[in-house]
Amino acid sequence: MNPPPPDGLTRRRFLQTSLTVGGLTALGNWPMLADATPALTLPFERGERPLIAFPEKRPLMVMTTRPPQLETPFSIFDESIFTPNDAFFVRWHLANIPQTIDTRQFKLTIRGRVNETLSLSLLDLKQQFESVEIAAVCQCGGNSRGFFQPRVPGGQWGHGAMGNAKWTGVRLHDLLEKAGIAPDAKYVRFDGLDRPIADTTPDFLKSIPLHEVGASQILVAYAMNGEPLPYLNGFPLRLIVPGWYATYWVKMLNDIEVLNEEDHNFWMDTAYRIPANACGCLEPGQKPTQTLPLTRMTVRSFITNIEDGATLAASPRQLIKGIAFDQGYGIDQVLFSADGGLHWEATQLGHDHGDFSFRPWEIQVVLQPGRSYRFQSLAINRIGESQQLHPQWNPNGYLRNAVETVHVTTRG
Ligand SMILES: Nc1nc2c(c(=O)[nH]1)N[C@H]1C(S)=C(S)[C@@H](COP(=O)(O)O)O[C@H]1N2
Ligand SMILES: [Mo]
Repeated sequence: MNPPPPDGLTRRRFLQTSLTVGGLTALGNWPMLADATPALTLPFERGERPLIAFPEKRPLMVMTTRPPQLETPFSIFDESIFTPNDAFFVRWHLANIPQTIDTRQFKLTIRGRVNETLSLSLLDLKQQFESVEIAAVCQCGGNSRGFFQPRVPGGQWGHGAMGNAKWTGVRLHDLLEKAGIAPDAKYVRFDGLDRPIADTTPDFLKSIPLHEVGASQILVAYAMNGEPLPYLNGFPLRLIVPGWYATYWVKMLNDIEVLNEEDHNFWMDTAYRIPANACGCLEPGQKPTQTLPLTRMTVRSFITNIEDGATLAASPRQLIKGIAFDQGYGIDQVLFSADGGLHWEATQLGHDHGDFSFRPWEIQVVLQPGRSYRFQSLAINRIGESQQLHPQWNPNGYLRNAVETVHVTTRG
């Protein structure tokens, strides 16, 4: 599909006139690697990532440029509980992303097994439907894949393929209700404006069973942290599926199709699958005989204010802080260990921004001089699910929720 012709209200013009983006006004003009580009190194093999600023983004860790795959440097998660839009990670599968979007001509279509096909402008969405806001974590299924041992194929992300934002938009449920769902409807399929470059790559489509939609808080969002979505995070509309991995959070969403059968497209049947057992895990090196689609996120927590390998001064009151999240039951408690999991202490939870948000936590600990410590955090959600003490393995590197270790030494 060709992008619509630009006119006075295009996003491109918006970028040119309203934002300082260093002259990078079209998505086709992505920055290239220069020799002197600064870099960060993730703590695993081939973990070096150049830091480059893409349009509307501060310098982020580049995994690939076409399609853009940009990781949030982990220190950002210590600065605020909501990830700033210009620091939010970016992941696209297909390199043919429209360079301009005409917001006056843009339409979201709702079609298929419905009573009435809808074609809604951005204004229609804002005027005809109730606006809802939700704080929710968007996490790639492959977040932390680079830490898998033995290593697995796929993007070698550190822990920065996630972010937390306040999303504003309309309920998917309200849109479907307006269109009227046919009695034989079973799945809802989502498509965005991005397209493959080669015909052999299937278009990126994701589907959700209809029965998941009713009670859910799935949104079609037009704003992120109170601003229009950044282009690379799916301007002008994206799906928000609170608690589910980001693969379902279809960006540049322009087409919703109600199906009367299960969706067997590549991105449902072949990609993003996990072993069909309770842990979604296997003995390293094995292949699953049966698989299920990856859906909901596991419980995780991180220490954000101290880096692995840090040297600290001895202290009677060292503050340790971090974040925790799960699939939407909410975090019940986060435990902290300074000795690699031999002893655990309760931490103090911070402000609750909702069940799908990052939840802050902190604790003060005594640090003796000349010692080495292994700091760990362990989150437990409100239905008693906790992180794994040891990493579990699966061939696509999904679902990581092991307790992570931050090694610290104190000066003597
Ligand atoms: N249209 C479209 N939407 C998409 C994708 C894509 O390739 N195309 N990738 C999905 C995946 S796998 C992830 S991890 C998230 C990334 O969202 P972000 O770039 O806003 O961080 O977008 C999801 N939505
Ligand atoms: Mo992803």
